[in-house]
Amino acid sequence: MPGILNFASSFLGTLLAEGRGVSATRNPNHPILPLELYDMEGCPFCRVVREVMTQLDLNVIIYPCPKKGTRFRPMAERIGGKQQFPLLVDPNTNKRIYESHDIIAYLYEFYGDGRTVSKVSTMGIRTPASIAISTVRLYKGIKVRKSIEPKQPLILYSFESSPFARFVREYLCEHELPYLLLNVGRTQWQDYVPPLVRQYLLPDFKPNHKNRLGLTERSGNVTVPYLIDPNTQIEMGESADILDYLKENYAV
Ligand SMILES: N[C@@H](CCC(=O)N[C@@H](CS)C(=O)NCC(=O)O)C(=O)O
Repeated sequence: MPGILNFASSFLGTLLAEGRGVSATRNPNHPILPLELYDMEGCPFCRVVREVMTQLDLNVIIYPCPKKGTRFRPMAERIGGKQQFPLLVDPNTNKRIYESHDIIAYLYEFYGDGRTVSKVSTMGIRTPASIAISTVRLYKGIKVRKSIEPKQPLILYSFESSPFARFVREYLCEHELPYLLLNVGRTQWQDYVPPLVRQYLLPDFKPNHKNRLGLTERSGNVTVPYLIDPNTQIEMGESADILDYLKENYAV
């Protein structure tokens, strides 16, 4: 897809999410160990789960399982018994859960603020919107591409509906590059101010959100996506630069 159409369709995807996957509730019930998600970036059922992970401010190791992928699909099958995605593994409770609705209900129950979720909300509202997003993205983030396997998972600051972070996550998924996803959903009005304007108008602003604060301390600002590669000690923002870096280092 040419650059402008690519951005337009990612931005349209953000609009179709109707605000989900952008903000985070300040959630006291964080798991001790990061969750693990066997995931396909372009799969509508996986996306609704990731939206809730942004909302509940959960860190998660993403094991990308694109179609015909060989790196993590066999692992998922060993753990859960079949190749169906999303598959959530929670090392804190030893739970392994299939079915997007069941995963979302579990996340709200264990890591939410006591709210429950109905099937009307998940299957009736969120999933159709997510199918629309996958459609406008032409189902990117589904097909496998050859890559060099990193020794350690990468680390990505992102929130689900960021149109820029989406490009990077699609690339990571298609190339089966695992990563620790550090969610940085927005919690305050200042988080909605574009990063460059924020730096200029609110130079003393400190986010009240753990990952946002961590990213500010690391890079001086919160711009998403932001990639850290523990294999090369390189870190960077800007989706286009990150994609160039990934192509140079991991594409075959
Ligand atoms: N009802 C399931 C549907 C999951 C599903 O159909 N996922 C597809 C991907 S979008 C899948 O796992 N396909 C098998 C495969 O890719 O091998 C849910 O809500 O989680």
